[in-house]
Amino acid sequence: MLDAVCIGESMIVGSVPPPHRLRDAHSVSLHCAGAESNVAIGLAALGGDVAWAGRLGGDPFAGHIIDVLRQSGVDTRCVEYDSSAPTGVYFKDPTGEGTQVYYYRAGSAASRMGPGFLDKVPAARALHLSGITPALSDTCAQMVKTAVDGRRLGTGSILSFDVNYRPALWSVAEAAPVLGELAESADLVFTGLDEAQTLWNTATPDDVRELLPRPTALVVKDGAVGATLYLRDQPPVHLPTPPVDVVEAVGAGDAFAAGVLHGLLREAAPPVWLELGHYMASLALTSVGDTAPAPDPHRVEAIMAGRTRPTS
Ligand code: KDG
Repeated sequence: MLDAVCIGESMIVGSVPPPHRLRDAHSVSLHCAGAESNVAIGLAALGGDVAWAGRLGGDPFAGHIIDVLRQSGVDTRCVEYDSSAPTGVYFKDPTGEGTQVYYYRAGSAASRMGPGFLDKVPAARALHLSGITPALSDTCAQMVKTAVDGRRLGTGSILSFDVNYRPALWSVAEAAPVLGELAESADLVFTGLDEAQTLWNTATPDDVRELLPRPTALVVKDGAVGATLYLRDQPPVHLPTPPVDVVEAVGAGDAFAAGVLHGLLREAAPPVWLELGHYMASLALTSVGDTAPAPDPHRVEAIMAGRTRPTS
């Protein structure tokens, strides 16, 4: 059985290297993007047996994405193509204080996915979804709900869910109840402290846990400060973020999720999940694309074996 299946929309992203701005750029570099395929690429880079499931258009961007996924070792057996719709595209504009994104994805092939798409998704030990997909269209929202309900009915896999609130796609009023319910239905949940604040008015990681008591594992990420992992009936584990010279931050959360999910699937100790997450995120933070460069296998091995943390 596969380790994981990640379902969502893959896109092409056009990036300019900071400090350049889109307005002045004469060229952009094209990369494969999309939160769930970023997670799949991260898991594959860590040695996981992982598939990405989604729908691409009938354009050369689809070919670009498929090539990247295959070269990254991601299983693409359940990718669908829709020749009558485009692959989603977006651009990143580094503002100096962060990254502004511009989406060109309305009516994309992925936005036309619906519950029927799930029929071709193979079983896996983990199913990874994100809060971006329900914002794409009503049919995508139904697909996510069906996937979550199906799992509730006992397909047995771990449901991993990254809240990933994208304000350009929907309002807080629309997103907050939907994302809250999906998070409460998942086993492993990722949220940024800032997005939880925006969505649910929570001030601290403990507040987020109080709001989302059900997931077996909840990870609250606080950017450059650190990440806190809440496991049921155990004291929280906090791991500070290692210092990194950030080039561009989009995609770091997906790399982090891949590290944590890999640690969980390999039954490593919980602090290892966070450490691997931070390591993968640090690689993505130093890249202009949304996916991380390949991790150093020796470093991964040392983290997994617990050799990189001081023992107390
Ligand atoms: O997490 C990174 C993603 O945000 C990026 O790759 C594009 O999926 C994307 C989105 O919807 O913003």
